[in-house]
Amino acid sequence: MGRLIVASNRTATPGEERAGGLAVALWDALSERGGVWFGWSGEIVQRETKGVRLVVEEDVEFILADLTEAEHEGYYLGYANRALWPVFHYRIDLARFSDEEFDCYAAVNRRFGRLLCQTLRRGDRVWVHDYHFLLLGQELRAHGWQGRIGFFLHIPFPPPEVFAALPQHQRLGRGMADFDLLGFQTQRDVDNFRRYMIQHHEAEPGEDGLLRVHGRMIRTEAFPIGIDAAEFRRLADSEEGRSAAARVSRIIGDRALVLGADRMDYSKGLPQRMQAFGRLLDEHVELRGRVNFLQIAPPSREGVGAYRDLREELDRLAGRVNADYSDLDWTPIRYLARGYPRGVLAGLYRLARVGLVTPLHDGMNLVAKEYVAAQDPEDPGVLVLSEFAGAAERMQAALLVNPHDIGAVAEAIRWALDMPREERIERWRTLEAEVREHDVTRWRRDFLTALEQSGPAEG
Ligand code: GDG
Repeated sequence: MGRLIVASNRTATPGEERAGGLAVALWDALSERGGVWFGWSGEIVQRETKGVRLVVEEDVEFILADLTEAEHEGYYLGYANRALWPVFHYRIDLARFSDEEFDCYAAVNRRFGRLLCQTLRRGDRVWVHDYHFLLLGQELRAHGWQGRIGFFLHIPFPPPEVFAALPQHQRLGRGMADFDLLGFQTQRDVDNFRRYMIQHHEAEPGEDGLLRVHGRMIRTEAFPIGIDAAEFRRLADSEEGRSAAARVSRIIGDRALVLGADRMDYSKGLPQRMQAFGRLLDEHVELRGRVNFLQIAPPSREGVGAYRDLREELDRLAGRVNADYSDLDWTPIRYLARGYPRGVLAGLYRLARVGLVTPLHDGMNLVAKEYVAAQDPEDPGVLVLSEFAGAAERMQAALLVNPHDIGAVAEAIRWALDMPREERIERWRTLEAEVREHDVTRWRRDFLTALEQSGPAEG
């Protein structure tokens, strides 16, 4: 059987600690049988560097290409994160459409496609990841590659009316039809994509997720991504996890902890979440001085204006709730605009009585699964989860909320804080079984098995 070739914007660069379920899962898949991990080196250079950097670690070959400053601006910060990311998260209002940035995006896909093609051998299977590389399959085809190409979208695929707001949607849809298998997080995303291809590309639906479009037969399917649950349980119990929990306990004493941990991204619903916590204190006098909200929010994509605006809004909101409600010996919100090691995060998950995961839209959301995996089975905390996270499709035992409904989120937090232990255990068991069943190993196995059965028989 041929090699596995993974293409993603960022790779887990050799030598770095492979933190994060995704990096670990892809590494496992690659090292199992030997393979190639292709993507951006993370370097930004003044002028285009010819060729690629090759690094070999165990049986995995990394093929890394630099981005020029202009490419980083136009392709990465520009089209990928100022147009695609907001539109895929249903935020047309935040999208900036620029033909120049699209051209730059297409050019990077073309250049990366050419570089990748030079390394492909007959029989290889190619697995492309995420919205940065929607046109990569088409570029490989343009270079004559006939072997299998799979694609997985980590973020939501919006309804056709939203996707079609992208002035370049025809080119993107056409490009996506060159993959053999298109994987999405949820059935809702699959349905949206199929409706889009039927309405705008004259696709004809077939059985088993098949679509005939642009003279090809492509397959669509949901592959909900997961985590390494055992690893997270272990981390929560590790020295690092316990000592982080002890540090926080020393400060909050016997007050209940409500926890959020998200990249600082407008899709995560952070302002609404802070408002909901403020509302909780407005309406439940008895909770004042009794509960702490800890939000960890490592800054992300600071080169994009909407992210800088979000930062300011959060600073203001947290400041206001704290000014309104703090007392000499109590501060309601602890909002930390920085990241922590995974072990620390896991320890805090275990300490928290409530895990607050309230994105306005999210492909899956791994924090929800990590929170569940980290709980003490005898005395688990409660997950409050947005109905608009992909994770909600299979985590109905959480307290599901509409994150726009501030009052309802506040009430869900209160309910979670009051929930009797038997009910917490019952809900947690259901959730934990789901997190264990749909783990990250199953995700990649299911995807690669489906890829094996899709598209051309030979590469
Ligand atoms: C995209 C999709 C989809 C958070 N704070 C810290 C930290 N994290 C880690 C979490 C988790 C990861 O970052 C975030 O993953 P999410 O899934 O929640 O969200 P995105 O980053 O938006 O990921 C998403 C995912 O791709 C996979 O397909 O689920 O829907 O948007 O693992 O633990 N990690 C560390 N320090 C922190 O402070 N080390």
